[in-house]
Amino acid sequence: MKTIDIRKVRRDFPNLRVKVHGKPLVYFDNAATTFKPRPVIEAVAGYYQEYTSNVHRGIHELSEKATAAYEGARDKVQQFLNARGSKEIIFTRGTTESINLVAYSYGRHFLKSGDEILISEMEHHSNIVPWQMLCEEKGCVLKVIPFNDQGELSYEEFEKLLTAKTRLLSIVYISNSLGTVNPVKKMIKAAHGRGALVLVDAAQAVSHRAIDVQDLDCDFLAFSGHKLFGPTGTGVLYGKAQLLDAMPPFHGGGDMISSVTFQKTTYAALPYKFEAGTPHVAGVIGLGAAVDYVLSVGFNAIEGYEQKLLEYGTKALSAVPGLKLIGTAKEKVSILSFVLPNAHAHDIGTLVNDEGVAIRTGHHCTQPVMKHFGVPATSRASLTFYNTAEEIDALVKALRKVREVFS
Ligand code: 7TS
Repeated sequence: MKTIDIRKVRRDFPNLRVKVHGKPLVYFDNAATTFKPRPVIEAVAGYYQEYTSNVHRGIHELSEKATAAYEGARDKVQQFLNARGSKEIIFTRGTTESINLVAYSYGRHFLKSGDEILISEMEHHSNIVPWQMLCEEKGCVLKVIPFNDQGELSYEEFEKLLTAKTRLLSIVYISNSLGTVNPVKKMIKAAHGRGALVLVDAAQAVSHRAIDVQDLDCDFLAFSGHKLFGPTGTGVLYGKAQLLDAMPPFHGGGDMISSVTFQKTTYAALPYKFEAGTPHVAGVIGLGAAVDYVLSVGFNAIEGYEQKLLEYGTKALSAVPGLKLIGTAKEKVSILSFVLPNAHAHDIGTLVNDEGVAIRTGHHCTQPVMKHFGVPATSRASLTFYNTAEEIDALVKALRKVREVFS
């Protein structure tokens, strides 16, 4: 089995060498965005330095090269997700735009008053608000699957909430504030049994688990390139071809048409129907390089390494007097949210930053999760495969200092 060569991996990420307040940076904000390995930086710079041009539009050398690289990235993502075809891969600005695309194009066209949309209590706001907007406009009803105090979805409640009226289940695969891994495959099967479609928010899952959309049998899946060691402003919507084919375009403009007259415009075939305007060419090429990079590290190695970090981090943080972990699901990834008595998350974040440790503090765009636990905010250390146990020790040391200040 492959393992992580941590020294090599860390050399691949130039940003890890940065110092903060004269101390080696400990970057534990990977759920917000990940650092980029050298091949990604080089792919983006290479496009700008050697073949800047628009795609699908020119027959000149540079445009052909850019188009080949852009479409090559689509093929890489198709293989990465094991989609049936490249036309099922739509490039977007990120998870948020991918979910909005489905809400606008599928939701506004195919859903009607009284139809039910099922989400969970642990969704990121980007998998709540677009559905609320849709419900307000179309008279659909939003239903919410609750979770228990460990941060595990209640499967029993899910089964009760899933009815003949449920038209869409939109569910997060891995929670960004709790780290919980949801049993999405089982849920997709159950939803399909009731005739509902399923969208999977894989924003976090994509960097922690190998994803096979055919095995999951999800109808849509969304992720962001920047959480997969790729450029910001890139994202993917996977959709089953027959669904995407039946859906109207989301944005109108160049590149998404077959022909335009003032009487009637016809649309381009998939995937271009959903990619109006000049796309983020450099970003998508960088995303292709990110996919190659992650696969070269390998998800077997990543999962094994991160689970060890999670075990070590859970023990080390739990040993800090008074610290309470928020999110203790049996199935979880290396995301450690916590609260400390008498210390506001913002102050914790500021004080550990003085020690060179970058964590996230706040509601993490999951206010309903904060409400469930009765806290305004948590501190969150989100770890990935380039982090180490020594870095966890640095966080724990910084937290002990925080405790001294606040006790
Ligand atoms: N869904 C989940 C589960 C997420 O974690 C995020 C971003 C999104 C959707 C939205 O992704 P975007 O790339 O379109 O913004 N999560 C976080 C976070 O945890 N801290 O900053 C952003």
